[in-house]
Amino acid sequence: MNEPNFTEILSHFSINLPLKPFGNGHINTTFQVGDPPCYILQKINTAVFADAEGLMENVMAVTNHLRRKIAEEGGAPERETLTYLKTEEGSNFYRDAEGNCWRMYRFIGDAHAFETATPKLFAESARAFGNFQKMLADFPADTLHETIPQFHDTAARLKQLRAAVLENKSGRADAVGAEIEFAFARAGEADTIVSALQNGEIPLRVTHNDTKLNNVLFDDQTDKTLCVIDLDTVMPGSLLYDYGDALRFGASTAAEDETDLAKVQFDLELFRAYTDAYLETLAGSITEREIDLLPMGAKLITLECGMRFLADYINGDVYFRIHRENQNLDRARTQFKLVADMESKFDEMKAIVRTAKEKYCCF
Ligand code: ADP
Ligand code: GN1
Ligand code: MG
Repeated sequence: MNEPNFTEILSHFSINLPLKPFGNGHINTTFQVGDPPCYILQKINTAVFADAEGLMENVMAVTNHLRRKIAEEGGAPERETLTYLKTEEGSNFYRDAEGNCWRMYRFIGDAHAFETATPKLFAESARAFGNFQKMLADFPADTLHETIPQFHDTAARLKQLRAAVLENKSGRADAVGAEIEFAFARAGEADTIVSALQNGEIPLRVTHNDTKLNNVLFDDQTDKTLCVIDLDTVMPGSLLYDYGDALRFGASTAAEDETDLAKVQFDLELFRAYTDAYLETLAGSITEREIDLLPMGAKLITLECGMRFLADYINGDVYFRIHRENQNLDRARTQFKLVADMESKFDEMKAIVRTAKEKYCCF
């Protein structure tokens, strides 16, 4: 691939500033524009998001909706949600001669994200995601494009793992039998959330679908949460996956790609902090059945994420960006270690949810 012509790309957004690589995401390629940064330029990963138009229509509509809500509540929309720029031609992104899709949004200054949390910060992030959920409660879900079909569907992800194992494109499947077996041993519960959605036991909502701690910006001055970012996967789904994904990442005692599994545990103090703040924020809008399924949400999204990393390792690392050999396998192993740890602590997790439910919710 030729080096992108950045001067030309930026000129379509009427910007002429220096730029350099930024961030550590697994999917898109990110640059900061300006030094100090004024904007973020991203090349959309079109292998993952084939429908760049649909994706950008989603984020534009969602951020417009959030902007209105934040203003109504007396907030500062330019700092509390993302602001995407249109191109000079009036499009939501610029497609270059090679077919790459580039989008631009404003950098939010004097703010930072965390990779690890204290219980206090983690509770703050739970309030941010809870409020995000509430602000999108009246967003018309049927206008959203399903940019990645069955994005959070644990049973479908298990099928994809099975297909990867059968194809064994990289020849790596034979060496990861124990990991494959770990996933298939849990096939019986994989469809718990999707079947609860299908039979109307729990509501379909507009959800974020990538609620990692580092997808919340905190204000440098106050350490209060400012803005939920990384809106590419906002789609109709279950709140249980949003809740669970936050815990999968934030309540782990180690990094997602830690190689020493002895360091990887599921921290119940962090679980309690998040759960308590989440239920306090969503009391009155979360249903009783959703609350009862919260521990299962944490377990299933962690299993699902592990299966996705494992399938990608077997497919030859074609989806999640890697920076070293075996990184996707290491990522899969941390997720499965967390699942096993959650299983051993499941009664305590249920008790923590029950206590928070009794404190904030009445049915
Ligand atoms: P990725 O898909 O790579 O995770 P994100 O949109 O989450 O992409 O951005 C990666 C990191 O960049 C975030 O964790 C945050 O620290 C920073 N960041 C992203 N958007 C902004 C913004 N608008 N203003 C300031 N920092 C940002
Ligand atoms: C990807 O963009 P990023 O790095 O936040 C992935 C998520 C995974 C996450 C695991 C579109 O998110 O689903 O949970 O990696 N995003 C997509 O860290 O697949
Ligand atoms: Mg992110």
